[in-house]
Amino acid sequence: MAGSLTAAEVARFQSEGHLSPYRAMSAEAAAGCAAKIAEYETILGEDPQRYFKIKAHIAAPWMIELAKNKAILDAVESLIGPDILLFGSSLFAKRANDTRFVSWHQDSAYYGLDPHDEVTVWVAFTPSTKQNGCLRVLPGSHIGPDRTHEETYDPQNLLARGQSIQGVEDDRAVYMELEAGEFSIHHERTVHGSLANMSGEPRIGLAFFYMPAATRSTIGRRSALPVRGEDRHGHWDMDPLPKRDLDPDTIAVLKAVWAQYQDRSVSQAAAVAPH
Ligand SMILES: O=C(O)CCC(=O)C(=O)O
Repeated sequence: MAGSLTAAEVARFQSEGHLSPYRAMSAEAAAGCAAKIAEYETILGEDPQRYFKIKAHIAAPWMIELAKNKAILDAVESLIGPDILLFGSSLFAKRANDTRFVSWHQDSAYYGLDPHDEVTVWVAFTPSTKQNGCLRVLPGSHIGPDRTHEETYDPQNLLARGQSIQGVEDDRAVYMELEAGEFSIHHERTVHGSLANMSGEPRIGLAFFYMPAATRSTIGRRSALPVRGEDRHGHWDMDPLPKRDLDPDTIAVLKAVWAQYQDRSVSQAAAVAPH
């Protein structure tokens, strides 16, 4: 398969379910992204992370540009082929000395995709370290069926439903430390999460969810964003696009999507259409 990863890296992804680190942009450009997120908090009067979930990229054109970053898509192409759709994206931001965490979970349990070929790219806007609660993964956990998740709705959990896999062997975790501007990749079935931020600096990242254009939704028609190649399948409608930063139309969509997602009566994140 074409793309930027070597055959050995692709083989490692297939056996381990994760890869890192790779560079998407300079540390300065990443700091600019972090500054944008801080600016949004001032403008919106609340933490943008509250609803920059599922489809965060529709909040601003620069996020869509970042989703199309060449280094990211070259790596993704090596894993899922040349015709790539962006299924979604989520902001994960921890403040300095922030006790919030992300419980062990699998994205596949909530995405409603067939086949399970989605890969998540986590882009660091700040350094992401063991001390500040970087993303951690359980190697090899993408092989096998989806695991059972308990929905705890713990307010300290950055996942809306606090969905958690119990009994994960913490001592087998791999911590994917990143410099600002770097990214990691994990398979949608890879069990992953993150611990609290024990440092005096924020830890901010944006996760992009990519799938081959041939992927079907198992729960009805939804939307996605073509980011590379061609969509010859037509399984997905087009995401609404922001005309400017914090476009009121797309922000309203984001808020609606998020409200529905948190609703306990919606059985999966993926059940929520963005329009
Ligand atoms: O950023 C985090 O702490 C967790 C990220 C995550 O769960 C994901 O990228 O799917």
